[in-house]
Amino acid sequence: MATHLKNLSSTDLLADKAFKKYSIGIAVADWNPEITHALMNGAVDFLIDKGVKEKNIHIKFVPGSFELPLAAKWLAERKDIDTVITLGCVIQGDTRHFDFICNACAHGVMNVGLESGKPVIFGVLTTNDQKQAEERSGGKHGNKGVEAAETALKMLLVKDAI
Ligand code: RBF
Repeated sequence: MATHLKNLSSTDLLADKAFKKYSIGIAVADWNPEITHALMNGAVDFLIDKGVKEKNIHIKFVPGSFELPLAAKWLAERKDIDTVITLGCVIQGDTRHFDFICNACAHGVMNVGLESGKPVIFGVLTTNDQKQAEERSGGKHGNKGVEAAETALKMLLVKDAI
């Protein structure tokens, strides 16, 4: 498996499942784009590998991670979209912006899931530095975009089973 598809999750609930019926929204923050686009590529490759049709993957870009919850809400409001993946990268700086953006984003994404009843996945890296972000977007710690995509498919199975 290619490095950018590396997944640290130990379970494989997705073997032999057909996912071609699902439509998936992906909201991608354009801040730190070299990281977030690598997360996006990992997620898209994984979804296609699992049978999701390319035409059923709807990608929208927003300026930064703070904007992800609203984009996720707009995507979740679409009747044809079953689940939404949010992808971003917030890197610690010298000021307190990090905490505000991370907290707002995490709570906002969670709320969209609870309010829409659709799985809304938090695929946002919150790292101390650029190196940690690179290691988690196709480096030695895998690609968290892949893991976010896997979580989305797993949650769709859970929803279907309930
Ligand atoms: N957005 C991110 O996705 N990652 C960041 O690391 C990030 N750092 C920021 C640092 C500062 C000082 C500011 C003002 C914004 C930052 N943003 C970052 C953008 C933020 O998510 C949002 O797009 C803007 O605050 C506009 O609402």
